[in-house]
Amino acid sequence: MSDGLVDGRNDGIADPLLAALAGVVGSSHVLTDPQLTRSYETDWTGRFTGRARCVVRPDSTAEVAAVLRACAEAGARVVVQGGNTGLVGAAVPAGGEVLLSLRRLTDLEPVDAVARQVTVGAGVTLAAVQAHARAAGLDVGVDLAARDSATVGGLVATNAGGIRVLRYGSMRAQLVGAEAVLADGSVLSRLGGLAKDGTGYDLVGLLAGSEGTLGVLTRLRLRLVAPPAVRAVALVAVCDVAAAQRVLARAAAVLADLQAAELFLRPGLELVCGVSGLPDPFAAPYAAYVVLEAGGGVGSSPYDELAALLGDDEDLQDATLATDTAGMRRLWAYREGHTEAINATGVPVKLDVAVPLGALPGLVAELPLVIAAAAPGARVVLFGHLAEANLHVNVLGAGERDEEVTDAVLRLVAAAAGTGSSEHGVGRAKVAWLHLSRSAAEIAAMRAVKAALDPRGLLNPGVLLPPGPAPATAATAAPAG
Ligand code: 2HG
Ligand code: ZN
Repeated sequence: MSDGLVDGRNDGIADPLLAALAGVVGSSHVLTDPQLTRSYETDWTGRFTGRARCVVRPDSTAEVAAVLRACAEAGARVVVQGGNTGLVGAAVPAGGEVLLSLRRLTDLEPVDAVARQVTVGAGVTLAAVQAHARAAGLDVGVDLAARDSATVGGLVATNAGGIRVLRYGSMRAQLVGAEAVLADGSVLSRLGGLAKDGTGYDLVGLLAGSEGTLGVLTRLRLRLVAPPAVRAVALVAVCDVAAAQRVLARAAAVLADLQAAELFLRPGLELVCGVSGLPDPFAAPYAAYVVLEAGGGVGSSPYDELAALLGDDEDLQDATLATDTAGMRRLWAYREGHTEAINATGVPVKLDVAVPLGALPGLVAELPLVIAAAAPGARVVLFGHLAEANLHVNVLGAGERDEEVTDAVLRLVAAAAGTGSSEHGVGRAKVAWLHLSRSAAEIAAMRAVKAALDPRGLLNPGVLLPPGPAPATAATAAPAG
């Protein structure tokens, strides 16, 4: 009886590609048994699912290259997956692709304390790199709630943001080098970590945010940051989003080291408290809440800085502060518990938008109205990253009206000169709306890059770029004149 593994003794032998892949990674790392492949084939939200031709699990750049060469030879489409925590359906198969899992690429090289950099495998989780960097007195500049499962390769591929973008930038800003395998199996390696390099196109920067459509990231070199010696967190209640923005503006002007400023609203807080059992943080309900985190050097007191700031704040309706680890974690839980509480309640329509800062209050006011018109009775949960006006729009109970909801929200955001994806990527979920955020000329340029690096469209087909005509190449272009 087949054990679902390809070793020449089972059904895999019928597919020569699977036998070739087993020759590269070993039969125990080519999975076809649905019991074994299931967790790879459905995304974390339960919204995107598709059968893979097989799951292949290489453990080095050389194996990834050999896998991609075998797939190219067979003309096989490939979908690339890290920790499978993505939220736009980019890392699960549409149907029939080889699913290339990078979770075995778990090398952690020693921290280079002088350069403040580290090279890690694409399959290392963010939490593992954070622990590794912290053991050397440093830290990773990006942090987010999915840290225990999200892998560094996936974070770079989506140019993930998270809760410290206002202080250290997004994932692309942490990247000082990368190794990647192109669709034909060739390897690009640029891991030297030079602070300046003026020798042409920034291929490493291009791969960040390319969502696995241009190449497969296998190793990443990250810059590390010096973390604050001490921290303090405040949870602040305000009457609306405009007030939240005023509190943030004052905090940014006054605090020596503002590390995070996160927003959530009353409906999200009620959901989190209902699912997690956490108590309401304040005696009365408020419309909006901001989590502020401040850092400081040895001998400083970010707690006192926060207390002084909030003591005079005319927008503040209530506040609670913590500087001990457990207390800070408790305050963060109200914000970080949102995604899990939403998932525990249903399968949401998830949108991740950003608008110019001045447009955020209007957007928050209008979103429930356009969503109610698109999906009457649906439940709307809004939260996100206040400093970037990056709002996570989660809609529960939209039923069959998910496309209408997406369309209504993304049109509203486009009308406000915003973007339809701020940090989660385009994936399959938003591809039909890319034209609302990118001009025809930009999409044509992106297609040309894709065609140059993956001319047969084997890597993550259907992700990021809508189907469309391939750009003319020298061979196909009409003669001039
Ligand atoms: C966050 O900021 C993540 O917590 C997830 O980007 C957002 O679940 C979401 O919509
Ligand atoms: Zn986010």
